[in-house]
Amino acid sequence: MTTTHPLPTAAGSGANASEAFRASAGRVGAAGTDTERVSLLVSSTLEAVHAVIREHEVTYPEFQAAKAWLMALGEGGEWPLFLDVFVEHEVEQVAEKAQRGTAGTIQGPYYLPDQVRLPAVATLPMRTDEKGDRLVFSGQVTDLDGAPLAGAEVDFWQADADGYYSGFAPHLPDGNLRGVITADDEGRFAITTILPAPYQIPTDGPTGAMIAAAGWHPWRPAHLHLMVRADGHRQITTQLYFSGGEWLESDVARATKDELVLSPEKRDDGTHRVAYDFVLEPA
Ligand code: MBD
Ligand code: FE
Repeated sequence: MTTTHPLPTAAGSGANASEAFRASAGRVGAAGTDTERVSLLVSSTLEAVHAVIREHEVTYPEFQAAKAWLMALGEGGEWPLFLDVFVEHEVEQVAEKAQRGTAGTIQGPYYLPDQVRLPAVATLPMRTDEKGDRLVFSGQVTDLDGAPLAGAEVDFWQADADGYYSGFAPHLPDGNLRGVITADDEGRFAITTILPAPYQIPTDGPTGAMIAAAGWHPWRPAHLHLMVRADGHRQITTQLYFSGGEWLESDVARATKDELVLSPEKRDDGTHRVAYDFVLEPA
């Protein structure tokens, strides 16, 4: 099959993440408006900025360049992209200290709720000519004692073999490579999908411009995104990576963890297979 659409562009991806974030506002709960806490966090943030200016003797041209860039970041709708790549990992590591069970990691900007519901053994929605090696990802969801969590949900999303996410890159059909799998009575599931490609921060937006200006690389290693939830248990949001994958040791979003790296086995039929079990703590 041939494709007729122009070369995919990532340009819209970062901006579209603003839309998705607005639609999700409130999903993690209110931050509170305690005056003392607001004063503490805002003044500490400003002091950290002031310290950088003093330490590095920031000049007027640099200050104005930073202002122009921050304005472009907002106008380009890339605040969610920028914050999820460069800041979310620290918030996640703070949250992690109080958590047991399977390790979480950052959610990133490309989650969409309310995707197609699928049975325990299912293939993710994909194009008939979807590129990429087939991956069968299976596992079991249990509690901390190893008891199966019947009917647990695995809310799954990933990039395609070109590194693009449906709902954010306009050339992809809605819902592509997204789905909510309901595990069986033993908490088991098996999802057929494709191996995603590494993800490149859009180079044509302000976040990409900053990365290029700083001489950094814009890559995340290939990864699968999941939320795993079951009644009475704390939902986990995590990602799974692939051993030996490019950028695994230098994720621009600093969101990799050793225990989240998969080692799929390649079968004679060309499919890659791997199992990963999830452990949820009580809510
Ligand atoms: C992604 O795909 C992602 O997972 C994160 C965390 C940030 C930007 C793009
Ligand atoms: Fe991602």
